Amino acid sequence: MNRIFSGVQPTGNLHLGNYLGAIRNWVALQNEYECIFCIVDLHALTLPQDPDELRASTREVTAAYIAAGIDPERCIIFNQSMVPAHAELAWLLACLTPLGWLNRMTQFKEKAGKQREMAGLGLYSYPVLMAADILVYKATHVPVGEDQKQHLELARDIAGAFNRRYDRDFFPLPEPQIFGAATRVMSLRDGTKKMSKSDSSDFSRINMTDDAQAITLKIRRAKTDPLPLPSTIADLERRPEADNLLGIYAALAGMSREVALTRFAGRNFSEFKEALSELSVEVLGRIGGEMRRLMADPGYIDAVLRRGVERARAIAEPVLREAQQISGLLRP
Ligand code: AQP
Repeated sequence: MNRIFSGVQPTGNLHLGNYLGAIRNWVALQNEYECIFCIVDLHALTLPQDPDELRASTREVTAAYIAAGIDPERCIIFNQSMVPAHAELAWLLACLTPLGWLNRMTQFKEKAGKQREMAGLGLYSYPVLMAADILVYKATHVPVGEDQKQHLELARDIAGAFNRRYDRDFFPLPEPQIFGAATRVMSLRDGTKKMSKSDSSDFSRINMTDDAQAITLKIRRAKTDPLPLPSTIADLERRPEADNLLGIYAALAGMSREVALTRFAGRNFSEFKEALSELSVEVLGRIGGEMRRLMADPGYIDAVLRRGVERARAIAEPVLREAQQISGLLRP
C-alpha cells in the first residue's frame, strides 16, 4: 500500500496556509493511503523556542489535525522527538549529502537572513532531517505546500544517493503531492511574502484558532488595490494581493480559481471581502472551536500521541536497523 508521511512544526500560530496547503488535503488522503502525520518538534528547535510554548504548540498542532478531520484511529499521529530513529537515520543520510546540495536551499537563506554565519547547524541541515522523517517510514507520497517542494526534491536526491552508494533499491523515491487552489497562501499584508507562523504581524495571517471577529477584521484590513476584481486569470495574476485572496476563497469553497473569478469578476473588494469573511468563519470557526475543546483536555491529546509513538516506532525501527546493517554498522 502507498504510504504518506507529512508534518507541521509546532512553532505557534497555525494559520490558514498550513490548513489549505497541508492539513486539509490530508483529511481526504486518509481514505486512500496509510497515513503518518507528525508534529515535527525537532525541526522547531532549529530556531529558538520557549520550552513551555513548544510543548503547548505540540498539543495545539495535534488538536488541529484531529479538529480538521484526521482520524487518530486510522492514521498515526505522533511527535517526532519520541521516535529516535528519525535523528539516527538523519546522521546516516547527512554523511552522504554533499554540502553543495544544501547550499541551494532557499528556505535556509530566507530563515538565516543576513545573520548567516550565526545561523545554527540544525537550520542548515533541516532538509536532511526532513529526508530522514520521510525515508524512515519508506513513505511513497508526501503532501505539502508549494514552499516545501525544494526540500522534497532534495529528499529524493538523498534517497537516490543512499541507494546508489549501497547499490540497491532500499528507499523509494518519495513523490511530492501539492494540491488545490491555494498551494502557497501569501501574507494578508504583502502579496509577495508567504503567510507564516513566524511573521511578527498578527494581521498578516489568519490563525486556525481565530474567532469570527478576528477573522472578519483581518480580512477587512487585508491589503488590496482600489480596482474591482478583473475577469481573467492573467489580469488577476498581475495583482498579487487580489490573486491571493481569490485563491483563498476558491480553496475554502472547494472550487477552481477560474470558477471563483467568474463569481466575483467586476465586483469591488468590499463586497468580495464580505463573502470571503463569511466563508472563512464558516470553515475555520468550526475547526477552531473543536481545537479549543480538544486543547482543554491535554490528557486525551497525550494519549493520542503516545499511541501514535508506539505505532510509528514499530515501522521506523526495523527500517533504521536495516539501513544501519546496509551501512556496515555492527550490531553485536
Ligand atoms: N503560506 C503557506 N501556504 C501554503 N502552505 C503552507 N505551509 C506553510 N506555510 C504555507 C505548509 O504547511 C505545512 C507545515 O509547514 P511547517 O510547519 O513545516 O512550516 P513552514 O513551511 O516553515 O511554514 P510556516 O507555517 O510559515 O512556519 P514558520 O514560520 O515556523 O517557518 C507544510 O506542508 C508547508 O508546505
